[in-house]
Amino acid sequence: MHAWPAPSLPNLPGQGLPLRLYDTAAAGVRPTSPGSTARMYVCGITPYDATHLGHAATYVAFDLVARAWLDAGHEVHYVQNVTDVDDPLLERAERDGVDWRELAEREIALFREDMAALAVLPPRELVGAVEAIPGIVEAVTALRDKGATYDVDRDTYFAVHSDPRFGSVGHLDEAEMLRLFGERGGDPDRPGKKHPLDCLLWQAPRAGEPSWESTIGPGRPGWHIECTAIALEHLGNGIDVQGGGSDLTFPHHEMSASEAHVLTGEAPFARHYVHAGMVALDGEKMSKSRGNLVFVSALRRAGRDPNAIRLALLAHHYRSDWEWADDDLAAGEQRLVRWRDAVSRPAGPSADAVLDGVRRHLADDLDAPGALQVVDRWAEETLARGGDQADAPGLVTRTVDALLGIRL
Ligand code: 5CA
Ligand code: ZN
Repeated sequence: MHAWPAPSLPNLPGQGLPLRLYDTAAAGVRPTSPGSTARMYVCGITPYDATHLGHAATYVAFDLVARAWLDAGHEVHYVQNVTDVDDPLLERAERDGVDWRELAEREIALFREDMAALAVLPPRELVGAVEAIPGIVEAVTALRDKGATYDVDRDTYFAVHSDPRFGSVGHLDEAEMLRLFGERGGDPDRPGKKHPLDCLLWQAPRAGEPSWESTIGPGRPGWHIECTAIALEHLGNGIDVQGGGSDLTFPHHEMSASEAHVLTGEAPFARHYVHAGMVALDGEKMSKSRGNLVFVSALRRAGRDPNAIRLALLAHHYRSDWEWADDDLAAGEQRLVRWRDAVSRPAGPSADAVLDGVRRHLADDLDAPGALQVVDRWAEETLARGGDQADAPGLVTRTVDALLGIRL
């Protein structure tokens, strides 16, 4: 499916620093070391409701990864999926009496608009689960041929321990894995499974649900194999970053990694597993199933500047869990006004340190709050005392546009 229009990126003098990122699997910050093309897969939306600020925060975080790599001279091959057939989507369509395809199409269209408004760089490929079914069937067949699958009734399961490295993404103990698997779409208690953590690869048709004919029988894909198959098809194994919110660490990224290890015979699937913190509202993780949401599209309709929304998100470090409050947006709006005022002055103090400082903070595990403060200091100085560098306002404008996605 098509993505959304790419914002244009201004050129900056010099080059960004090598990007260091926290890797969940290593439990520490490590340098990324992409080749000339950096390869990143970020888990996309399940389109049964509009984009909320939690999604937006996660996609803005990975947008910073892409911007930092581009600035450091790499090409970026970025792939994202859309889980356009899965239980939550089918349940919501049923509840609302709408066709699941229409619901998905409507929400994907809104997601594209939200991402474009927030100046998020589009993935090179945005791939729906439905359009990926032939590749998913191939992947399930290959796992079966390797002896890593078994059937329960007519459903096909992945035997997670066929990957000796199973567990190497999240390093969780078994009790914790079982708890999270049960909470996040898994079926640890289903009778007939060989191990409670084994996950569904291909689900036989259920009454009233969509299914597709295939060489492994009629059915629809399980969740984790969707991302494994799409990532391997478009990016190959050993990608630079596998990304998503921290709620995907287990089981989703653990399962997809193990499936990829068995499919390719090589590990690791990703050199960095990168996870954004959870955004909450009223003390609870913002989630479509809980319904405690602030939608990007609603803020846009209310006339809020997407640059202020983006600044509100960037003011929190991507790895921290935080709670959205109206103050966040007010602070983003005030900052935007100050920055716009400062860059509209005919001259300011030198902006070389702004470019260096923003680059340094971003390269240091995406320290966006630190980067914002660097720009704040320049803006304060410009507004308080002015300066004699006529090219400084232009360089600051280009710096925050190219590296932070803020258009002044
Ligand atoms: N389609 C799957 C991934 S393959 C999925 O998790 N979809 S989602 O719509 O539920 O979430 C989309 C992305 O937003 C995921 O990366 C998820 O981790 C992230 N996300 C969801 N809720 C929040 C939240 N409250 N705060 C931050 N990120 C979130
Ligand atoms: Zn995914």
